[in-house]
Amino acid sequence: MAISLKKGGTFNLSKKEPALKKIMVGLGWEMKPGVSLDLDCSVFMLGGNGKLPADEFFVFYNNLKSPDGSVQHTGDNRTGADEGDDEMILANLPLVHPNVQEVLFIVSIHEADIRRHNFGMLKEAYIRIMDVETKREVLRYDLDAEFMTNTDVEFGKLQRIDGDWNFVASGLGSNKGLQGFVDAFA
Ligand SMILES: [Ca+2]
Ligand SMILES: [Ca+2]
Repeated sequence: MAISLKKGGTFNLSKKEPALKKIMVGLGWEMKPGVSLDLDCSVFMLGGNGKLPADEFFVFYNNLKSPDGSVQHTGDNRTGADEGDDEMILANLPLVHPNVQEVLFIVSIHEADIRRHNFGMLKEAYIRIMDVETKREVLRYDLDAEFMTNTDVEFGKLQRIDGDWNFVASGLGSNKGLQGFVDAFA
């Protein structure tokens, strides 16, 4: 059974799932009737100084693969119309560049400021981590009503601590847009 993490909770992936190497991070969302939101899942791979080692370590709909080949975005989904995971990120943990200390997972709403969209327009949204090899879900995190007035959220991050990968369910909502994150980490 998957572990459901509460906001702020930490999970030591390396210790609890020692065989875990390839993970799939899936984002799924459903809209309330009459609205159409485009959610985007993005990844910031940061060095010890909290910055991108190079621009290409920002993986999103216009840069689908990190330079070390460890993180891959499977492509933009603009409607969330299907069941299950609407956007997916694949990460091969042993391939993550040794200089990368944190891997941040961000969900943002495309052009939220222009279209006046926020998470309150969603019926439901979740993020989950799956073991690619066993197809087993190891973690699930439900993005719920607490982000109602937000347009973006840092839902979680992988942190390298003493060689172990820890997953932190950050759950930090904001309204800075994807560009706001780029400005902070570039
Ligand atoms: Ca999208
Ligand atoms: Ca969906």
